[in-house]
Amino acid sequence: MDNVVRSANEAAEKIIEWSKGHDIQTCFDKARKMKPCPIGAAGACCRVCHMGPCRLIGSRAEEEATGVCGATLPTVAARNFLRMVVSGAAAHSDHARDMAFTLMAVANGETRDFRIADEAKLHMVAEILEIEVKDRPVNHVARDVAATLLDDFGRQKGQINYLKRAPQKTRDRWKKWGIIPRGVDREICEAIHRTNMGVDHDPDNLLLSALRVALADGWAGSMISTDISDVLFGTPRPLRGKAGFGILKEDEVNLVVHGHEPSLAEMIVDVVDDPELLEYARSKGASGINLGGMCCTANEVLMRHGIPTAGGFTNQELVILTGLVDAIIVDVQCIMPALAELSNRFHTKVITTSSKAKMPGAVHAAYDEHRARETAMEIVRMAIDNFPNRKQEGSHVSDLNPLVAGFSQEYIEYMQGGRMRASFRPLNDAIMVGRIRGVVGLAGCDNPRVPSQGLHRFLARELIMSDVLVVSTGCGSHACQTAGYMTPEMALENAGPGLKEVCEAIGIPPILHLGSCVDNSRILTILSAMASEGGLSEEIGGMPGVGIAPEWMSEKALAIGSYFAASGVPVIFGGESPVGASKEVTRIMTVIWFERFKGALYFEPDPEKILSMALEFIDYAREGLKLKKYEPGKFGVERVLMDMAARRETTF
Ligand code: SF4
Ligand code: MSK
Repeated sequence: MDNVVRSANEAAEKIIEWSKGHDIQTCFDKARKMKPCPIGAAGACCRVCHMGPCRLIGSRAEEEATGVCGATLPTVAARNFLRMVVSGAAAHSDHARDMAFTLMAVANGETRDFRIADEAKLHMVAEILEIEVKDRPVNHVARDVAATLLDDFGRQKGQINYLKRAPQKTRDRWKKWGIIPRGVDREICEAIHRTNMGVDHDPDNLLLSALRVALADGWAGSMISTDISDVLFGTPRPLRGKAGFGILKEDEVNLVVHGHEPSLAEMIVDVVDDPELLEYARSKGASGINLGGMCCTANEVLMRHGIPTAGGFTNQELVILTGLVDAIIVDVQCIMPALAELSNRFHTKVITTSSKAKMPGAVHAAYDEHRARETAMEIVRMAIDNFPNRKQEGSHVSDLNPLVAGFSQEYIEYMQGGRMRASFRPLNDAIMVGRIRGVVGLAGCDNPRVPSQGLHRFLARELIMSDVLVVSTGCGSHACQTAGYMTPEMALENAGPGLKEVCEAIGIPPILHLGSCVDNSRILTILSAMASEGGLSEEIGGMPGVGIAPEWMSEKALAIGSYFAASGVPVIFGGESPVGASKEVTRIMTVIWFERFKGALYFEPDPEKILSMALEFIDYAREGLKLKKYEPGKFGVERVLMDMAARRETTF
């Protein structure tokens, strides 16, 4: 047994240790055995045609290395990067398309299983889309909203609707550099065309295409998905929850929902309390039905219903190893195919639900929004039927951490002024006087190639200690939740003096949970609102804000990072650059993008350096805005934030 720490999550580490004694391999073992190909890892391998694959290596200078066709290393690396961004953008956007179809089905009365949960949000979206709401039935408005948002996918000319939510100066930059996205599908199709053999060979042009397709993801795909989820299932507001393997119950049927699209998971949340199903569970010897979440589906059902989470990406195999999961229900994205094989060692049923994402060895229960409740009932019954098959084998490790989750833009505005005075003024003021040094979006996956979740936790702790407000999404949230960091008490014990005061005054944690991967779009609209509030930058670029994805693994993370960079946010990824072989591509993504957009992409494996880079970017932006120099514990004069007593007098 080696002494290498595989996960910073102690409970996860115990399960990994347990697996060793039971001859079970997980991603942690495989990550150590599977050494990445250094040529592919640095973006120097081209395999887009059958004259290759061409490996652009050797002793020659970068500008001399070419493939059989003459493609240079910068061309190959830029093309590889663009392909990764396209794949990530397609994933979020296809998710959004399904959400729009669900909204349309609800509006047309084709499904009775879902309803409009948040009419105010529907009206807000309709107003942005310039759809008439006055005196119109809600389903008519919903139909127009769904149809207009679906237009964003197939539009050939013009621009996607939500671009108007960005500050004018940010949009001007996009126009100047020709990266205004027209329609999501068009950008994805064109970008893939450019990477076909013999098309676009200019690295700068290829990378501008990456930004364009990424903007289509951030300001259409992801944003559409976030908005429709809020409309159909409710706009999140903070609630208490729990995180850890201890959410699983020894005496109840345990179901875990894992993946990304929230529709079926919402329906399962609805049916697990069904008296008929509860009776059925009792007839099989269980004392109840227990639902937990994993990865981004967990974020969705946690922030709207307080469904507890078993953790992020690297916990998915480990949850099966507890021996307590009767069914794990998966849809699309970030689902390890290893689950099916692993489940054979236990009694767990892996149930796939999307026609786009099947898995040999899993059971398939096709989800269709027109018969959502029926599918959900069928799946819960399968889990109940499996409960008597539960064996004693399993790690049975449990841990449980309290958390507060579910901060939407709407709630963040409300918490700063109640319903009548909701705004970003207090937050902007707190940043201006140096009470809050800046804001970091700590996002992205957790990764078995580093002590998993450890980089998120290290950065979260250090940032809040430096008075940086952290907003968190995706599996980064789970890393903080399973450490107990997302509680108001965390601010009292670990935040710097200014941030602590702010958190105490409002009663919030220093790390705000904003939701799933697609909910990174909430950060875009929050930054836009901060820009229009005044006192900081008039555009997203130049704000004292940074994005960090320290343990990223998915191509979606590159799409997210690219839309933040194009929108004006410096983004730091952990690990080595996937296109680090090309100095020219690296220069374009850092120096050139920063000059053009005030945002850029950096790759840095050392977490200490990531931290110092983030703080330097924040302080550089403060200096550029001529704000008071940040000094811990020394603040200027600012408006008084709304305190708890005043807030109790208002309603959300
Ligand atoms: Fe090689 Fe050029 Fe074909 Fe790429 S496109 S595999 S560099 S010949
Ligand atoms: S689930 S993309 S591992 S954040 Fe959204 Fe987590 Fe990364 Fe998937």
